[in-house]
Order: sequence, then C-alpha cells, then structure tokens
Amino acid sequence: MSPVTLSRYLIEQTRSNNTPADLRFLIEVVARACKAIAHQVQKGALGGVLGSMGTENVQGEVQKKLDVLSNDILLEANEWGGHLAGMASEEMDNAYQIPGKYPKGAYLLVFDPLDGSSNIDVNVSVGTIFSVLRCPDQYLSQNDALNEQAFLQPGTSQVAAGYAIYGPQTMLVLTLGSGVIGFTLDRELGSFVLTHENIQVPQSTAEFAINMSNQRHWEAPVKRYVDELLTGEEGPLAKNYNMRWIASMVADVHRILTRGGIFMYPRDSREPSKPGKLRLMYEANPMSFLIEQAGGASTDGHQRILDIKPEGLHQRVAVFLGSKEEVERVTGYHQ
Ligand code: AHM
Ligand code: MG
Repeated sequence: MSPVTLSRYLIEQTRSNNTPADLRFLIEVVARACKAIAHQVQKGALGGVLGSMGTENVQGEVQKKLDVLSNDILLEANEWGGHLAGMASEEMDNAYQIPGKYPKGAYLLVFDPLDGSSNIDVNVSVGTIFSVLRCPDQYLSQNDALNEQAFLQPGTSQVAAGYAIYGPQTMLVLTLGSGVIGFTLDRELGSFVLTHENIQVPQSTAEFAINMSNQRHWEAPVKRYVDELLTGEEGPLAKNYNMRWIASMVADVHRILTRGGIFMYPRDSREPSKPGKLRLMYEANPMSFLIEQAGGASTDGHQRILDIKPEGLHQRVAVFLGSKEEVERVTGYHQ
C-alpha cells in the first residue's frame, strides 16, 4: 500500500468531513514550515544556529537563535497564502499583521515556534506548537490593523491544533477536532507520512511529569498529590509511580499521547502575580485540545483549560493534563 501523506490525508478529509480547502492549505503550509525548522534544528552547530540572540522576548526570556529563526520561518511561510487574517507568537510582543500587499483569509494562527528552548543547545527534543482559530467577522475588514482582541477566544473555539516534535524522528501530531493523528517525516520522500492513527491517552497511568525542584513553591493541593505519588504502594494511591521531566512540553506531551501519564506545571509562589509558567494561547490551549481529543483531560486545577476566556495574548496558566483519572484526582484536590 502506498503511504498516506499529510497532503493525501487532508484532501480525503476535505471530501469526507468537509474540512474547508483553506484550512487544508493552512495546515500544509504550517507542516512545510515545520520541515524547514526541523532542517535547521538538525544542522545544530554545523549551521551556526545554536546559542543565544542576546535579545529578550515579551516575557523577559532570553531568545535563542533558533527561537527567532523558527519564528521567521513560520511568518514567511504563512503571510502570503491568503489563508490568514493574522498571527501571534511567543516571540512577538503584538499580533503580526499580514502585509498589505497580500490577501487576507479567515483564520488566525498562534504558535510557540520552538518550544523547549532550554533544550536547544543540549541536543534534546524540542518542537513547534500551533493553534488555529477563526477570525471573528468584525475584525476581518481589509483596511484596519488586526486587533489583539480577535485572538482572545477560548480554546473551545480552536478549529485545529498540533505540534511538530524534532526528536530522533520528526513528527507532526494534529487534531482537526475529530481525533488525533500522527505523521512521521520521511526524509527520503520529503513528506509527512501517516504513522499513528486514532491516538488515545490511556485513562489511568503510573507515570508523572513535574519539575520537582519547585516543590517548596507549590500550593497545598499539588504538594499533597505529589507526596501521595511518591509514597507509592504504601501510600493512599497504592501504586508505585515513575517520574519523567524532559522540560520540553512537546516531548512530555508526546510521551503522554504515546503511553499515558500526567503532566503538571502548577502555579507556584515564585512569581505570585503569574498563574504558572506556561502560556494559555500557544501552549496550554493547543495541547489541551489534542489531549481531550485523545480521550485525556486538561485543567488548571480548577477548571477545564479550554473553557478559559483569555485576557491577553501572553497570558499564563497552570496546567494539569494527561490521563483522565490522575487529572481528575489532582483537580479534585484543588476544590
Ligand atoms: P519555552 O517556551 O520558553 O521553551 O518554555 C516552555 C517550556 C516547556 O516546554 C517546558 O514544559 C517548561 O518550559 C520547562 O520549564 P522548567 O525549565 O521550569 O522546568
Ligand atoms: Mg514554549
């Protein structure tokens, strides 16, 4: 049987599920950009792409050369096709306006161009996370600059989301709102090929992911839950748990989509004004959409992440996602 490439998969989706042609085009363009990013990541020191830019992003984090390069690749790939009304990213303070010389389209693209920045220089998996929203009609006027308000839609409004992981294999994991599928980059063909159909997160798990070095800063419900995990068979959960922390959300979520687990980046007392480290619009929302579509759950400890009404492009949020039983347990401890 000939391989099902991403292009073929998307064309078949257009026929059977009425996926609009411009959404199909959008996903193909994002996938093409991810291939270009994979190519740069793979070159590493040989391409002179490692190390820092000496600049900071809107969050005050030092930008790596590959953060900026990946952002530029995504912008350039997506600005001319006529499928987008605007873009927003972790690496840009404000919404990106589609240059006036190009037509505008119906969608908004939001992304973390290279997630896991602390792993770039040490040759550990990193990735690109993206979310697709429809641009509300009132912001579609051709002449006005696109207002940030257009992006501030809850995660339930996403029409597609996914990530590319640049690991031992480059993969693209995608949802269009009816399940989750995974494609592996075949470097000989130059195409993403369907390798993982109907990805499901197991309901229960014995594996957790959290940065334990922040333990002393956590709130009481998280301390209680992780204490219980650590006491294993002798504790109230009567089960021994294993721990993994890659510090690339893409890689931790990919493992959970593959074999289950719970991922936590809770709010903590280091920066009391910020609810957690991860960003709602381009990290938590797309990952929550994927996890829910794969049968898992995702909350901020109090409510479903996808229901949160965003107030800012770079808003932060606490994240508990993965296997349903464990996410429900730790969410229950917050009530
Ligand atoms: P980044 O977008 O700047 O790379 O930051 C997000 C990353 C996530 O991928 C990961 O889960 C987390 O930060 C790791 O944080 P820490 O270094 O505090 O463990
Ligand atoms: Mg990130």
